[in-house]
Amino acid sequence: MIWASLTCFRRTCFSLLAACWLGASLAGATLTGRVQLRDSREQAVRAKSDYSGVVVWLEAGPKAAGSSEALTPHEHARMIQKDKTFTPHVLAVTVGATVDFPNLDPIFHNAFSVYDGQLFDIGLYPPGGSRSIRFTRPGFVRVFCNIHSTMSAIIAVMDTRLFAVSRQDGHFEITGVPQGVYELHVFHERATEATLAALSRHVSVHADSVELPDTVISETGYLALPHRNKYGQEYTPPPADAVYPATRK
Ligand SMILES: [Cu+2]
Repeated sequence: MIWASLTCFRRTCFSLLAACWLGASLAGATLTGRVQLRDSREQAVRAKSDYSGVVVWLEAGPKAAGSSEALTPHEHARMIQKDKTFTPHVLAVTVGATVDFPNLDPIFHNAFSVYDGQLFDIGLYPPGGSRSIRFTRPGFVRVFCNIHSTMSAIIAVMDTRLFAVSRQDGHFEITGVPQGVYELHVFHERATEATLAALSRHVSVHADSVELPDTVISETGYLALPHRNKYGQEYTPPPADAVYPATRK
């Protein structure tokens, strides 16, 4: 009797463990890591070790089970305009996502991009207003405001759902990764293409959690060129009686 009870107990435990393992496997693995920025001229990086805004993603190889998984084309994301700043500074979304640009400042704003990721201009809109853009092509969209030259942001439009953006401490986490072999890529707005290309590497995911070694990104060779407004001209300072009064900065 006792032996039968013990056997039953063992079977139950085994079933529970198997169910947990199967559930974790079906949910996919969690891949974690940390980026560090080096050779930066940015005050936030040098003084505060701000390693945020690096986009990390996995490109599925032929042996990756998730290579054909559907994206979520109706995703909605927000990039707010407040204190003459786009927040978040780096936003990553999947292809087909719509990004809202609510204006939370007491002044007019605009958002435009003349770069290759996608061309758009949401016009000039007042405090409390919002505009939206749907991003239908993958790429890295550099976003500016046509009346405030200091405002800039990046929208990373990804053709995979296996991506993450690093936090201030440099950590990132990609969840739901099916088992397989991937190519890991990184994007950082102040690194050269050659630097970023050299950081790509194979990653094998055959466990429920994978921790990567630190990724060190050098900003050496990066040149911060002033951008132009949406007409391709230099920004001009607004007149004293402008309808876009500066409140801060
Ligand atoms: Cu603005």
